[in-house]
Amino acid sequence: MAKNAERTYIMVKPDGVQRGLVGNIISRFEKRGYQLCGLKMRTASKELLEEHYGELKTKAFFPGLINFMTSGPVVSMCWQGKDVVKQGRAMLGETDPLKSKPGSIRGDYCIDMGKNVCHGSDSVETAQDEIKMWFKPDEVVDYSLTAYKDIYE
Ligand code: DAT
Ligand code: MG
Repeated sequence: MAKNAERTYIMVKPDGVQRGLVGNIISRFEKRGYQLCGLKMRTASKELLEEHYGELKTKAFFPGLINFMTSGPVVSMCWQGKDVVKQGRAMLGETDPLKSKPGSIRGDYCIDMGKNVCHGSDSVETAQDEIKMWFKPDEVVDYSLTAYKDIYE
């Protein structure tokens, strides 16, 4: 992989879209210096969400989670840059918004776990799988950032 080309999958959930937080979430990643390489909106199918949250299928909250996630459109994003998977999780905050620090997305904008506004991949491997799940190959765009030299030393 090219230098600093790690990628993650970030998604604004239906509550975040309804609450008008899409621009703010995009802006946080842009301002940090990360590179947007994929962006789209859709109401996802139950099948796609069941695959996306496959690891959680035995949990009691799983049916409610799928129901919520298919209740309206989500905004899918692919972001690229140094350490973006781990940094993206830190920018999101904890799964439980009440445990999230102010300054993080969840710490600033939400209260309950089932309405926590956003998703971020939890490892580089998961990110690769999720990007494949949510984007067609030609929807993830390769391009060089002219500001690269102002972001990295
Ligand atoms: P994260 O979204 O931080 O990666 P996760 O992968 O463990 O967290 O769970 C996916 C989503 O499921 C999470 O964002 C909100 C919901 N969820 C997780 N644990 C829950 C719980 N105990 N009760 C209700 N919803 C929960
Ligand atoms: Mg997760």
